[in-house]
Amino acid sequence: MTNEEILKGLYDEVMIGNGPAVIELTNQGLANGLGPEPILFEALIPSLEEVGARFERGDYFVPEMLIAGRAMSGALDILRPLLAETGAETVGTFLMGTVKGDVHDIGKNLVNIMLEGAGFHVIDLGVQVPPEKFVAAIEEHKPDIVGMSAFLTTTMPMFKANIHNITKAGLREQVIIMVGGAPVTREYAEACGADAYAADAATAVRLAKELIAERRTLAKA
Ligand code: B1M
Repeated sequence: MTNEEILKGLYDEVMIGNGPAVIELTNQGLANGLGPEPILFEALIPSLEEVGARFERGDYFVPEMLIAGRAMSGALDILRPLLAETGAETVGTFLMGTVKGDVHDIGKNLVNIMLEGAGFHVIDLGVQVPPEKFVAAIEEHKPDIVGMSAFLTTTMPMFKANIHNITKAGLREQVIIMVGGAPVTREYAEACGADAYAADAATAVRLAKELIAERRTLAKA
């Protein structure tokens, strides 16, 4: 099989949620010399985007979306160590969670993998994280950055609720708050009182590094 056929196969098999085939093709792609990035950005993510578009058009329903998501997660498990293998020193602690009411985690997990690859210590609170859990985890782990993901327009308002709770607990000045997720915009992030917004995992990593460096410089001055 050529690499092009493998990428096309991955795109098609995620679309129909064929987990075993996705795992097999991912392994085959890697054995053929395909890097994790083309597998991710040229096949897996575009396929899930098409799944979302089909769902919007009413051609797909929740079960199809669910099995496609599971198929993608299987491939991510294989790619995780490759995407995260820089061996960089810890550059900071990143506390991450998908907000209350939201079960989407593929995007969050991808951001986590890239952060780990860049040398961050990532503490993942999982999905459907209530405001009080964010507060308790900040008190316990003292992270540099708190990251919140929301993937539904109905759960995005939880950013504001979480930030309000963190402020009420007297912890707002101690942490940088970054938000993201498919429906989130920079304007929305600003309106919620977040410090940063990133549209994708690579931007999240770049911004996280910049913001920590900035804060450390300010602390020294
Ligand atoms: Co749902 N879903 N879903 N879904 N789902 C979306 C998000 C949707 C856009 C589909 C659509 O209509 N086109 C739509 C939301 C519409 C909206 O509100 N704007 C939607 C809906 C409506 C729903 C339900 C309400 C459906 C229903 O029940 N009627 C339901 C909600 C359940 C709930 O949460 N309470 C639901 C359920 C599900 C499944 C469980 C079936 C499954 C989730 C599986 C899982 O995550 N474990 C699922 C899936 C798979 C999707 C789509 C198809 C794929 C999401 C995904 O993983 N994308 C999605 C359609 C789409 O996105 N086009 C859809 C790939 C991922 C790599 O991208 O998540 O954008 P993304 O993450 C990116 C960036 O956003 C960014 O970096 C990531 C990597 O580059 N990022 C950050 C993410 N977090 C960040 C944090 C940061 C910075 C950047 O800083 C902290």
